[in-house]
Amino acid sequence: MTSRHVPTSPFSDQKPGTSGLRKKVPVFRQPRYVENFVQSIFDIIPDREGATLVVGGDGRFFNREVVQTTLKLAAANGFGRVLVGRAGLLSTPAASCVIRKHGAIGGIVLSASHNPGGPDGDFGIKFNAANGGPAPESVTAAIYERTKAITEYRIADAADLDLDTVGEARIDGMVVSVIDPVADYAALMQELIDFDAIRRLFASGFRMRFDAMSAVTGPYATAILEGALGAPAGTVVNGTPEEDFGGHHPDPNPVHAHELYELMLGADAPDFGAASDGDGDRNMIVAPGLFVTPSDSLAILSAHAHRAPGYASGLAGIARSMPTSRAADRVAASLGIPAYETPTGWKFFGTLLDAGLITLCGEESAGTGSNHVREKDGLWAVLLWLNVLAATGKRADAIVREHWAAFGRDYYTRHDYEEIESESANRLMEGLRAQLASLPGRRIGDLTVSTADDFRYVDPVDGSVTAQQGIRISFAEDARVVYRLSGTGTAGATLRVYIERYENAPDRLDLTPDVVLAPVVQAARDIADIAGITGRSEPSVIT
Ligand code: VG1
Ligand code: CO
Repeated sequence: MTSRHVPTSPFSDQKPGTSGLRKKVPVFRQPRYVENFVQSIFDIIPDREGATLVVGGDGRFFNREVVQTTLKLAAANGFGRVLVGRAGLLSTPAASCVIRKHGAIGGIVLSASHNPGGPDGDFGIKFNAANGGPAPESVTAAIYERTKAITEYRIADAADLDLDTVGEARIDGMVVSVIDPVADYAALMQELIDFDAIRRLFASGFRMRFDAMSAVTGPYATAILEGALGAPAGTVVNGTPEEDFGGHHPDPNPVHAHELYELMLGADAPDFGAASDGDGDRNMIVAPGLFVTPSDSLAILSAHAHRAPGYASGLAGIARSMPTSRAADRVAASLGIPAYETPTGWKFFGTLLDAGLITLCGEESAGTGSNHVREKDGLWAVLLWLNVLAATGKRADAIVREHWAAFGRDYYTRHDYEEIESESANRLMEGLRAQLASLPGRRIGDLTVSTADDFRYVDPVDGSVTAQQGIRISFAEDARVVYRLSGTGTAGATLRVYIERYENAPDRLDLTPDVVLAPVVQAARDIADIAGITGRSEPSVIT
């Protein structure tokens, strides 16, 4: 055994956020930075001797180096086997799938998701547990404690491995299996979704565009949509993963996926449009002429999931993150199943999924998923939509309008104020907290505050408590505003303001969202004094 114990000292900034540790690439490239963090993760896995670990990432700049380093650290820490995706690639949902299928003790997932990549872009490292899901708060807190006390890391003295060929190699006593990153995932999709029906749909002339945004979903979407399902070549665009995502921001929303968005809203729109993010866990759905909000998509998929083989026996329950609109709750009520409201971040769905309390879950930030893995899953959501379209024979826009007619419409928008000063952001949140008691009953424009609180979550399965998860203000006029600070940013602070309003009168279902939401937007700005405190009169991104 040729491994070294290397003395090190802690970095003070290795606290995981909403989804792992995310920093600018130059921060990660500091000597010992990656080694410290990965060793800290390994230190809190007591049963790692001989265990299987999964390693892979979204292919962004620095991915390959960190995969090689992680393999050498894993060998020196006693793991028995590592499964790594070819070229170091694994989408986030595929990593979750591989962990579960192969009985791994966990996985190291390398991604900064929808954040830009490249030498000056972002990088991230996340630990997923044996259930395939992001480590819960108790585990990320233990990792953080460990990073503050670390004195050495252990690393094998080995040459870099060839990661570009499927096969097996060894580092000391540890086996490294380079696997096809798509195969296990594609097999799982085939179990859940009616591939035959979708094949017939494409054969009948149905056309879609899938924008992989030069990120990790390209190989998955090409293999499944164009390969297994027979969609015409060219259905998948930007399908080759690039280290800098072609210079783009791989965030599937109308702002960053604007080419797809404009195509779908134009006269030559195909029947269906979809996109995914850097690491493949997010999805954007656009019907011809109509953007489907992620909150609506969760509700619509919940209402129609029984049409897919994997969900034919119905749903146990539905969960959504707190800022996600209440559209899914209305579906749960009509199905007579429970609805859960969790803090932002997929890690909070894990206990509910493991306990069998929910089948589908989602977030307003373009995340939808089910109990098939323990991450949100962009391509899965697209396939479930296709299954619904194939089974009903209806157009996607018709499905959405019928949904609104049955359940009412939750108009929704999110305003992000990016890279504001941390001090101002904290002052704004404190200012809101100080007002909570006095807000109910207050009249703002034509709206009246009915309730105001700071979301505190008690996990119904393990009883763990997570406080200060966002300020929520509800209005008597069936509107709501939520404020929270992002936990994934890498520069300054990002304030997210989530704005929604429910309408169910038949003549109010097809209004312009901006018009319906304008009074709520104004109230949100006034209550928090956003312009006064941050100096910003307009958000930097509206989705
Ligand atoms: C954001 C989203 C959240 C999502 C998280 C990770 O977090 O709001 O819903 O779970 O990103 O998604 P925050 O703390 O910045 O609001 V991904 O696709 O970046 O892994
Ligand atoms: Co992502």
